[in-house]
Amino acid sequence: MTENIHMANTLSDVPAKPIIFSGIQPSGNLTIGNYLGAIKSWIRFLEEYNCIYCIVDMHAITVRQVPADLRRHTYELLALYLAAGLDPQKCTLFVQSHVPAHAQLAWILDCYTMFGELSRMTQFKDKSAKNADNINAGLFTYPSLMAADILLYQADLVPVGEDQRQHIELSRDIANRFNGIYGDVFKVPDGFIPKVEAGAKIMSLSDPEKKMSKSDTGFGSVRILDSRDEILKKFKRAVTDCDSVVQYKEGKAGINNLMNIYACFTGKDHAVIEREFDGRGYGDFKLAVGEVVADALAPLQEEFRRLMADKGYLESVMRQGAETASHLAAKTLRKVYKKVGFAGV
Ligand code: ATP
Ligand code: LTN
Repeated sequence: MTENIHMANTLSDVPAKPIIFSGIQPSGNLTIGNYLGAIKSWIRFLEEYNCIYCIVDMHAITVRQVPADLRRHTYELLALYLAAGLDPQKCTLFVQSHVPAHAQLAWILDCYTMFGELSRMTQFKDKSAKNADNINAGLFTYPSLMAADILLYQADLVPVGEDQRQHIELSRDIANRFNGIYGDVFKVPDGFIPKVEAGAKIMSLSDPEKKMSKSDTGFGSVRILDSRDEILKKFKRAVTDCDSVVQYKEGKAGINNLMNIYACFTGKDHAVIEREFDGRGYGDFKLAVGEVVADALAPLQEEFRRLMADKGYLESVMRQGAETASHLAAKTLRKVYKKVGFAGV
């Protein structure tokens, strides 16, 4: 046996794969921002990590949802995960409310999260402004539920878009605080945020200073399930500037955003794109971006429709995922119950 090669004698000797956890709220039709910032990077991890991807329906109700829509969006999100290439044989896919340990750990972590910390969260401030008539306690404590999601699975890495950076940092602070009191209970997770040109922050087509968001209506958000026609129309209307040169430059937020989208879907870098559209106007460029997006999404949409016609299959994936997730989550929750002093554990 060569000395520097680790030989596994039993299964427990095989080094465990690092763990990935991430989630998306079933709060509307997914945008290409969700796809590029989150799902696309999740797929890359399937082989080398133990991946757990969740549909965070409990997070979604921090904003008022129509029950029938929430239910439909949950099935749709699972079908999109699958259609995008998240193979349930290679990762765990489940719905947050199917695993009660998330709510149970969230309550405990609430007691280790400071009012001041939660008050500084920009997502809370943004969503309070957007939902001024419903600034509920769940919207405020949302980050400790997110910390519970991640810490329950002892996740090493959490792939998210740029807007979630602050929540990941708070999850790390909560984990460190808890570990500081009780010893090493939680793995302190790292965030994985793609570069901006790789899709970490796709901006709205109607207001390129604002993040593209699935809960926004209007032409600013391009949906994964939009028809080819809708996609082309939205890109045609995209807000740009009064210049006419396709160039990645400060002050050209609209064009920069379109270049990032084009780069993500074609794999071309900014310099190549600038050369490709040298001497051509914005009109040509917008049409080309719309076309690559529509072409890339077409097979995914077809697979989505096929999966949505088979509810039984979607439910079996959810059920299996919840079983695996519950088993993993129970281990951490039990440890936490013991540490904080709950009797009879
Ligand atoms: P909502 O409008 O309901 O708040 P959202 O579109 O912001 O929804 P989330 O469910 O909060 O989407 O986010 C799911 C994932 O998609 C997260 O990892 C988030 O960082 C990422 N994401 C959301 N919007 C964008 C965007 N515009 N660009 C890149 N990534 C994004
Ligand atoms: N807060 C995230 C969604 C989310 C999440 C998570 C992401 C909830 N729990 C755990 C990563 C890991 C959002 O609004 N995008």
